[in-house]
Amino acid sequence: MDADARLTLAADHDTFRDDIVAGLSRPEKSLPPKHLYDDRGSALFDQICELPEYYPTRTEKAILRRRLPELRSLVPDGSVLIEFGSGSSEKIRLLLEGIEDRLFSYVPVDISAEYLGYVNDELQRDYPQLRIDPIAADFTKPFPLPSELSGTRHRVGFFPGSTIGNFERSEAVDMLRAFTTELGTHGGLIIGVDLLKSPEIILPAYDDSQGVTAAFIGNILQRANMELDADFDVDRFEYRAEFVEEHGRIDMCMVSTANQCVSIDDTEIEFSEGESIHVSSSRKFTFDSFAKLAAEAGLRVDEIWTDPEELFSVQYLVA
Ligand code: AVI
Repeated sequence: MDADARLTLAADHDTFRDDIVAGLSRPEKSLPPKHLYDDRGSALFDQICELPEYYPTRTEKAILRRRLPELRSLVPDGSVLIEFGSGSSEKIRLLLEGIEDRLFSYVPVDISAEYLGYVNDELQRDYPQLRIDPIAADFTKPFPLPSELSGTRHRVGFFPGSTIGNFERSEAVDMLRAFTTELGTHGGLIIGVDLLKSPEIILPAYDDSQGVTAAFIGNILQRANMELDADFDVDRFEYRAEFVEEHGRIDMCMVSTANQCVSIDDTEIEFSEGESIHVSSSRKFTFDSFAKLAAEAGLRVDEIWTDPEELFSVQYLVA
């Protein structure tokens, strides 16, 4: 591990402890979902994406595959493609199949320098002609782009997976605004947006029969035990997913099954039986509700592509 990666991890450890203690000290206990994605969490999320109940990944991939010629037409020669929160960069491969020759550079942006290094190596092996300029940054806020990647170059953003739905509305608006700053007034954003539909389809996607989602959400407690010397008795918490119809949102929580006390470093946290820790939410959108959100960030929906059942959409936003 190089010095930069060690620094990132050290900073992450402090943030994790502060966030856990602050979140569990609130009257309505909550934990920030960004801490779900340690190595084990990321592996569990990859498993979620393969589950029969979890429709978003396969549906989005099918849309991207089918719409490749139209997506290509959005990317003029010499463009810079910026992927916000690139993660394992799996979906970018689909896009690259159709647009690689049009790109001046592919810019994956991710908070984890370690992950970026790995993705860079893998992608470069498979696309030896592609110029890759990884940036380790918090993509939810504006970050500096090297001048040769900005200036007059056309910039297209990519934000797949409907990750936008994991943010509070105001956070989502701020984040889209930050993307606009990176893309410039002539750029555009290709974004995955999960659509509001029957709870009978949504709920199982977040409460699967194999319990992978339960393990993914519960992993945050195990992570606290391992990294912060906390003593969560994970058998005395259970996973609960709830669809909040009026907000078109799935809430994912860990619920205490007993009155209990947990210590984290030198902080003691009391839980009563039935008390829940909110860990993550996943918002689903109508075409209209998403267009309104985008408009608040100064963006207009230019194109919408969807699957025949209208489970998921890929949209193109312009300033
Ligand atoms: C990353 N994100 C888009 C996932 C979602 O569908 O909201 C996170 C997730 N959490 C549990 N299952 C999936």
